[in-house]
Amino acid sequence: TMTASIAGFTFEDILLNAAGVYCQTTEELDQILTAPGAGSLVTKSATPAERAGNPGVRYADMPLGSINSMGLPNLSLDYYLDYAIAHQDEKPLFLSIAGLTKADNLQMLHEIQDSDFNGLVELNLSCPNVPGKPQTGYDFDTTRQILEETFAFFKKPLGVKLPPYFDIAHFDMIAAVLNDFPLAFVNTINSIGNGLMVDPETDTAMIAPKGGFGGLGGAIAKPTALANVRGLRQRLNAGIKVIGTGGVQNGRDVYDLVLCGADLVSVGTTLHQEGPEVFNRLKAELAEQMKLKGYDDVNQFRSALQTL
Ligand code: ORO
Repeated sequence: TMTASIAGFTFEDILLNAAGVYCQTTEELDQILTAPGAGSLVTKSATPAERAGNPGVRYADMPLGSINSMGLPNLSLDYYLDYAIAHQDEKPLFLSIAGLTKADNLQMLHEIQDSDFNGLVELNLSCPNVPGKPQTGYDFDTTRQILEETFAFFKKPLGVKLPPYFDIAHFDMIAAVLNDFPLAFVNTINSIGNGLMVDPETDTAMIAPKGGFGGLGGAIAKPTALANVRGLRQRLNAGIKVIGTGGVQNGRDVYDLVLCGADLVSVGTTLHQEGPEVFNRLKAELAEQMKLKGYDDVNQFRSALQTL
């Protein structure tokens, strides 16, 4: 079996889209919702009002993955909340929010708390692409402050989407903050913020916003994703589940994230490149990898990474 559970919800498959990819419109969301092999979906990170996002070319594929600076284009919290409430009986769903200020986040969380939504909320503390707005997840005091104010009133299952960390001291510091709260999950990693890629034909940056700086995803992100999944799984309270995101191209990549501690695995760049058929391909390839190792249940090797 390939099931997982978070906050009392059972997921019939461990794969889903990464927030932002293939989840901005009802048409896209419907396709993820019904895609064979997808156990859930997460909606595009919402702001209180609709946003157009950054202007110009804002996504590019590159040899080892992708670079994006979308700037949180989305159809508003109300749009995704309505969608999620309409479909929450079909699968357990994640509603992602990414306020540009603490006040926006708290306002949206109040609206969700007061709504009929009964799924999971993913608070995105890690968007690298809004000009002038730092990634909250790199500010440990502000992260604690937001969670303190949130859990004072928010009673539905909540997790956070984290930026990648690159220092063992930072794994320790973020885990110490997160372990003080009744979080249902963490999702790690968001894109590797503020990379830069050059088009050799024209000597220009590959994307337009922010002078070409954007978040890196895809194959290039895999080792960082594995390290963050593993580093956080080793440090977080057992009750905080881990969604692993970053660098999934094939079934072995899914397997590796589970081996490092992921309960669910989400797919961004490869979903963008292949569309929702990717889930069934990855599910079949994961089953193949498991068979090679003599496993028939993801629970048999979750967090079972060996070290030398
Ligand atoms: N892009 C990312 O890579 N991560 C986010 O959280 C948000 C965006 C975006 O909308 O630019």
